[in-house]
Amino acid sequence: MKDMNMTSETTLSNLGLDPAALSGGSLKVTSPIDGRVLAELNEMGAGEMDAVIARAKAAFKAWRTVPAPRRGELVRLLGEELRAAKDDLGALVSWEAGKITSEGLGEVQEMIDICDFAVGQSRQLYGLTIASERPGHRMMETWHPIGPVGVISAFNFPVAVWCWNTALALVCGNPVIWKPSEKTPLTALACAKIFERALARFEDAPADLLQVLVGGADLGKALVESEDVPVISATGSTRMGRAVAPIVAARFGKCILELGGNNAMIVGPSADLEMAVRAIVFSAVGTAGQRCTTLRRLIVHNSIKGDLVARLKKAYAGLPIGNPLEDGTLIGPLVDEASGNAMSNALKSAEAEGGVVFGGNRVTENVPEGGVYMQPAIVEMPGQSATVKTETFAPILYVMGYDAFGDALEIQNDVPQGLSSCVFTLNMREAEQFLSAAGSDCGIANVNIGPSGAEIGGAFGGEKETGGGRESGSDAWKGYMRRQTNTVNYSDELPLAQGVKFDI
Ligand code: UN1
Repeated sequence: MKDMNMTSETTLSNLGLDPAALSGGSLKVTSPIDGRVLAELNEMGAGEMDAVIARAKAAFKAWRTVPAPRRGELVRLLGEELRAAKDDLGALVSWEAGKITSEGLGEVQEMIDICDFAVGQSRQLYGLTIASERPGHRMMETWHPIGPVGVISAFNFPVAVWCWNTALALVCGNPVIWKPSEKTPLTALACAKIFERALARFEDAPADLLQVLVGGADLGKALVESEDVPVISATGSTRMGRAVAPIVAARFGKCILELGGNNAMIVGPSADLEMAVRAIVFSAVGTAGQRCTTLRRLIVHNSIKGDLVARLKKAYAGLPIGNPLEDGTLIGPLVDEASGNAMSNALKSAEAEGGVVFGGNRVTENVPEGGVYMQPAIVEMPGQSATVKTETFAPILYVMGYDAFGDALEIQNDVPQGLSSCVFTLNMREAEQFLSAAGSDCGIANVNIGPSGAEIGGAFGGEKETGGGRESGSDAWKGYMRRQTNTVNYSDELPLAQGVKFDI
């Protein structure tokens, strides 16, 4: 443990964080690994928010006129600095969020990937040229920077989700105000330091392109309420989204919401079961079930259900649970005691609804003291009960059987959330049906891979209670810009559209 402390100090100083400046404040940051206090940070007061927003507005005025490919250069430098800091930032993600080393590093890789994507995007903020109905006229649309972007992020992807938003917001010409989770402010401060390094290599960037709000929900509230923050991108629970969305809507701001998921896999009778088992285990227990894309529901054809569940139980029995920093560990801790309790309570409710639970107990041996380590659970359910329809942010996999593929699709869609989904099948009809208009109703629908671990190139997000937002790849950049329709008249007449006559 002593060695671990020393390593953590080296990591903090490599990341430009002075360990001495990280103590004495009121926000206690603890590691889910062992409950150790990592930092005590000073919190910003809500009274400071006016100044924060004024600074972001000033940054916007300067940044919006910097040519977009030049803005991309700053993001290119950010990507370079992230590459250099990958090991240290990945380690800090592991300490602060409890991820295994490979997943901590993977999260930083996801940041690097989106920076590369955004650099390319900075030369492709394309608008359309549109045929005008009037002679001597030309129509087009132009995408302009929109203003300060507020980013509210969650503990489970403490840095990647910030980077998805920030890399795009910056190339689109906007400064960012970031409210990280109170559970993971240290990684946010580390990102700010890495961003400073990129800025130091870039000439003429305005000040305050990124401001980090360390503190409580009152800061997020002030951000959400501000009319000077036209876009709020918020990742977290559906409860949080329900609080944020009406406030932003009331001031006609734009929301990019990425809320709860209740992701399913349908396994058809023709599925490659060995591949399915690997996909299920990674997506159900990876990140200790704390991804918004985590596999939570398995809908299996009754003819193979017994076989698949037996294989899964065998795989689950041998899963290495423990210190996420140790080689070989696949399942680290839940983020806190409340998450452990939520898991136990969900299992109790599922049992009361007729579920048969395998696993799900607290692990206390061969794990660091002070962390919440849980065996992942498989729960065979008689049907899709209220508990199954509720997202519990923990490694619980509910298993249900089906006979007709149409029924499987109905079960898949019959939950309030709509983030990610997948089918395992070698039957082309099933695969195509799953992806069709009458198939999965989720924002993400996959064939023969699990629901989690999406690449940054696609748009990320989902429907229904997931909030409808799209982040990351494809044309998600449009959410960070305002669209302007332009009509240019190069004739010496002034014809009116729709043939209207108005002679004066
Ligand atoms: C999240 O859990 O909020 O698709 C994001 C995935 C990751 C992102 C998850 N690329 O699982």
